[in-house]
Amino acid sequence: YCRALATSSNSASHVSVLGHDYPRDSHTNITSAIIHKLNKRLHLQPSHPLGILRTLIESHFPKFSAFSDMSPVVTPARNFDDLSFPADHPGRALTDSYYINKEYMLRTHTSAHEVETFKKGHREWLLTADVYRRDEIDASHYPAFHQVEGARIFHDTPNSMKEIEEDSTRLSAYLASSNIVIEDIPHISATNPVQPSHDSVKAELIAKNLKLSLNSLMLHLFGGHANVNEGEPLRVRWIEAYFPFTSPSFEVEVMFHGKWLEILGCGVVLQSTLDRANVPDSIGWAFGLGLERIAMILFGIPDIRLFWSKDPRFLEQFAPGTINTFKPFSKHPPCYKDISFWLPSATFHENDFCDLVRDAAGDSVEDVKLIDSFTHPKTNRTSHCYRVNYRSMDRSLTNEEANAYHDRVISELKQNFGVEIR
Ligand code: FA5
Ligand code: MG
Repeated sequence: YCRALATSSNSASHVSVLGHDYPRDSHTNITSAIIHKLNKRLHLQPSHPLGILRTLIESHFPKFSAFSDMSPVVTPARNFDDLSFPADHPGRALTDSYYINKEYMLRTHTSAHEVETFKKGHREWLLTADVYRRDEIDASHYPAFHQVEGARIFHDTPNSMKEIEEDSTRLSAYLASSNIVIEDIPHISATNPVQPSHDSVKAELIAKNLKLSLNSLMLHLFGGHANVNEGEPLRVRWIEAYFPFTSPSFEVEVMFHGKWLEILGCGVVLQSTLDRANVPDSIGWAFGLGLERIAMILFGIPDIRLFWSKDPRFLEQFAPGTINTFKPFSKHPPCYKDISFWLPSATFHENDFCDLVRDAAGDSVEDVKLIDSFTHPKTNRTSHCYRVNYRSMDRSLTNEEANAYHDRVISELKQNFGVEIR
C-alpha cells in the first residue's frame, strides 16, 4: 500500500518544504497543513504566550547559552540513531512521525539537536523549537507543538564534582525557603539503573542536581501564580520513566486543578550520546519540556489550537514579560458529524484519519473520536465510525460550512485511500 497516495492528491514528484524541493518517495507523509505551520516561529514572538514563556525559562538559567533558530528538517539519524533509539522503536513509524522522504523528516523532539549542540562545545545550554508528531486530535494534542531542551554537563573530575555539590546546596536552600511540596523517588533503582560505565556516586550527584534544577524552575514558573493551585502550595511529583537516551530517567508532573499533568521528561545523559558528541570525559543531565502544556496552565489557555490563532482577541491579551490569565471569548456551539467506512488496509491507522481531517478542515475541527469499531465475522474486514466535532474557536460555523468541511473529508478519504463509505 502506497503511503504517498495517502497524504496528497497532488501527483507532483517533489514536495516543497521551507523553500527547498525534496523528491517524494514511499515515506512521504507530510501534509500541506503541516508545511504551512513550519515558518510560524511562535516561540520567537515576544508578545505570544510561547515567546513570553521561553523568555521566562531562559531568564531562570542565565549562564546557559540559548538557541531557538534550528531548522525543523532533520535526518532520522539525528532524531533517532544519535540518541540510541533501537531500529524497531515505534517512534520511527510512518504512523507517528512526519517524513518528507526516506532521508528527511520533521524533528519529533528537541533532543534531535543534543549531539550537534554538545559537539559545538556547549556545556550548559537551552534550545527551543517547534516539533511535529502525528497524533490524535483533542484540546491538549496538536500535531505541532514546542519544546525546550536543556542540558548541563560536567567534566568528570573530583573538582567538578565539588562544583555540583555546591550548586546543589545553593538550590536546596532556595527550595527549602519556599512553599513547594515535592513527591520524590530514589535517584537510582533496579528499574531505573545507573549506566554500566558510570560511577554510581557521581550518577547520584548528577540526578540530584537535575532534580533540584528542575524543581527550582517549577517554583520560578508556577510558584507565584494563584490560578495554578488556587492558593495551595505548589505540588510537584517525580516518577520513573524510560527514554532510549537517558538512564536513570524521570518525568515530572504538576498538580493542576486536581489532576497530575505531565510537563517534562529528563534524565542522566547516555554516555554514548556524549561519546558521539566528542565529549566522552563528561557526565551530565538533560531535560525536554512541553511549552504548550505549561503555557495552558500559566495563562489559563483552554484549547491548544489557540496558540496558532491570528485572532486579535487572542493575541492582544498578552504582553512581553507578563503572565496574565486569558479571558475566553464566547464558545461557539459544537457541530458533530459521523463517518463510517471499511478500513482500506490492515495498516490504516487512526492517525491517518486524523491527519486527513486536519488537512481538509484545518483548525475548524475541535476533536475526533473513534466511536465504533466492528470486524465482520465472515469477511474479516473492519469498519470504523468516527465522530468529528466541527467547532471554530473564533466564530460560529453554519451547518452549511460544517457540511462543506465534512464533504471534503469524505471526498479526500475516497480519493486518497479508495475507501468505501458505509
Ligand atoms: C521527549 O520528547 C523527550 N525528548 C524528553 C527528554 C529530553 C527526555 C531529554 C530525556 C532527556 P516526551 O515525548 O515525553 O519526551 O515529551 C516531552 C514533553 O513534551 C511532555 O512531557 C509534554 O509536556 C510535551 N508533549 C509531548 N507530546 C505532546 C503533544 N502531543 N502535545 C503537546 N505537548 C506534548
Ligand atoms: Mg512523556
